[in-house]
Amino acid sequence: MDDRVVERRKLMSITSVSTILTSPGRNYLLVVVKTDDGLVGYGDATLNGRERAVATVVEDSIRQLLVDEDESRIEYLWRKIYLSAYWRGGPVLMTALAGIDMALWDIKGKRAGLPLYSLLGGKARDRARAYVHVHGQTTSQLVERSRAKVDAGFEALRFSFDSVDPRDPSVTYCQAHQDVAVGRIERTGGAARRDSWDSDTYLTDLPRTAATLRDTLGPNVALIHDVHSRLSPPRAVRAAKELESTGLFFLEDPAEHLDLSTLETIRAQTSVPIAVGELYFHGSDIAELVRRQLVDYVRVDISHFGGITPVVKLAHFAEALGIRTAFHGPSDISPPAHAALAHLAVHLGNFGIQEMVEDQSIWSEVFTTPIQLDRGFITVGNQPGLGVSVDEAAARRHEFVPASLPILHDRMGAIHPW
Ligand code: GCO
Ligand code: MG
Repeated sequence: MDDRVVERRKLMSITSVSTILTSPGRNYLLVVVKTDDGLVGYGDATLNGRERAVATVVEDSIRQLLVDEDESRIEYLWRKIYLSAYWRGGPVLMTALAGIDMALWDIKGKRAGLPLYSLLGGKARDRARAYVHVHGQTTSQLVERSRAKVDAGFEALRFSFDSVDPRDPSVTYCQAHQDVAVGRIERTGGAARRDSWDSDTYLTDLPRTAATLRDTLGPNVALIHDVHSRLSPPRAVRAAKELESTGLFFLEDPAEHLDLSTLETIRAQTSVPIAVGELYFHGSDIAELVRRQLVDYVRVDISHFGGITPVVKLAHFAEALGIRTAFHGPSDISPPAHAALAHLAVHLGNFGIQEMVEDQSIWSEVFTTPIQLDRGFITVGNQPGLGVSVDEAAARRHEFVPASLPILHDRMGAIHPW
């Protein structure tokens, strides 16, 4: 190598890897990677309720694998972090790896002066359809709020019931979690207990509520329902069959994500489009679900599946099998993740739909993003890399507050899966 090449390589090395825990409206964990010529990359590594565990892995184990390495070799560095540990993967490590991966792509884009979508091959579309959550304490509130969103221009809405109380019909659909998702976190310091899950009530009310929504909103609104894997296999099949006439855009997580045989039964007995994926961490684990075409939409979480690098590989694999994307985009992942998803949404050939946070004031005191959400469609700006800027001083002012998902119980006081 001549001296110029040596000099150039030296300029491209990673000098620091750190984390910022911040809580402008929810808790977020950012990974910050810096190079010796002053570039800064940001990635999201938020694992809802386990943020500090991920921060420890990044600071204590991963940092030493990256310092002095060439920041441009994302594929090599991803494999170095993933394969160098004998005990691979799992939610904490894959979230940490995702944060690093996003930060490295951010740096790659900034070095090239190109937005992520352009690095990946450019835009396949000008704008991408998004869906947002709608929630209500009662069916009539849910319907009323859905109507308002459609009137405001949204064409795709997702509803989900996170507790069902058969003892009090006036709060049949208590959706406090979803209110939290679009608003501020419950600053309780711990997890709230909910004693209100009842699968039979849910199963009776779900088709009725879905039909009411369809009647009110008309045939053209894309309706999505998230079962959140809360049903046993036969109940999951029954729910899918009973929802068939509603014409859902897709039914999400009707069964446990690893229960391929129930998903196969649902497919054999209904024509309801299915979306699964947010609980997978590894390409090798989700490969069979995709290969057997048990889903129509694959929806891994970019922040828990190891970042942009493996998500792009999965999307290409799915494309070959006629499966589209509907990646997980809840409010519990931070703007670098949402920005990466927006870049993928305009780039990927097999993009389907993108879950999106409607109220972005939840993070706006700390983050500026390149994403515009206009009447249910996402557009993304041409800033280099992910295009997210972070006010680090503001991030540090909004201190982390311990918070957790509610702990769901059934009416006998037993734990029910969240
Ligand atoms: C979704 C998800 C969320 C999860 C949340 C857990 O489809 O958006 O299921 O609602 O509950 O991400 O932290
Ligand atoms: Mg979901």
